[in-house]
Amino acid sequence: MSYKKIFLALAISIVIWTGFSFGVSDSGEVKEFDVVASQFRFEHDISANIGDTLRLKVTSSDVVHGIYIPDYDINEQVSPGQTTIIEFKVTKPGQVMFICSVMCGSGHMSMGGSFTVN
Ligand SMILES: [Cu+2]
Repeated sequence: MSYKKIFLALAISIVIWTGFSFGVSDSGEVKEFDVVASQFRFEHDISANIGDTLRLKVTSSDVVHGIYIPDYDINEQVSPGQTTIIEFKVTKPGQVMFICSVMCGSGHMSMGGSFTVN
């Protein structure tokens, strides 16, 4: 085998190995959670592992709210009677914070929540 062929074989196996590693660390799982916004809180039981794709089904039980997740640059409005679907992949461990982004009343400034990515 020439050096060229050996090098090519090595390069190909590195590409395959790297692709395989990424495949393993990526759970590829889609996890669905309900999130209920109300004055002045978010109710949810979100739990996630790195690589998960989260599908949040966000509803409001009273007035118009918003959900802003700065770490993932997501900001959506949540209107009563409608379901806002947010889908994103979690890529970092730790706490993910979110806050209400629509002025919804006197307690709006303190309306937020968080979940943990393991
Ligand atoms: Cu609000």
